Amino acid sequence: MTMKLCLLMIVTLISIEFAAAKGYSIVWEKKTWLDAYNYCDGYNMRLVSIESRRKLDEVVDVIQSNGLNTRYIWTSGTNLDSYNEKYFWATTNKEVTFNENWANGQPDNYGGQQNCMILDRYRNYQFDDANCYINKFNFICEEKY
Ligand SMILES: [Ca+2]
Repeated sequence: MTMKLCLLMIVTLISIEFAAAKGYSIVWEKKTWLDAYNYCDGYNMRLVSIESRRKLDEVVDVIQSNGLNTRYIWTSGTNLDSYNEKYFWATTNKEVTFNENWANGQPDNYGGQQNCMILDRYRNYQFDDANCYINKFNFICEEKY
């Protein structure tokens, strides 16, 4: 094998590794839900959706391996503009079906002002609803595809 071919293979392997590690980007700034949504959009990414247990495990891994240690983290889940008050993922318009992950007693729409969905790190990354306009939390953007 020539040196050139060998180098090419190494470079290819490194880029595959890098591609596999991509997919999510933690944003360390705390923002309101809408600002978080728009921030990801501005980078041609999406505010993270947690459609399944498998996806949750993936996201928790990103959170833990990067040492994000704030209690609450936004997801794209919301029931703003929902005709039946059901939660949907704003980035894909798909209804939330992973409802077994809501924390006990949630969503409670506390004070009638909670319409956006967070992960609660203190409650094993279960869902809670929070105030979209007032609360500011860290968040994760994900690649669109
Ligand atoms: Ca709540």
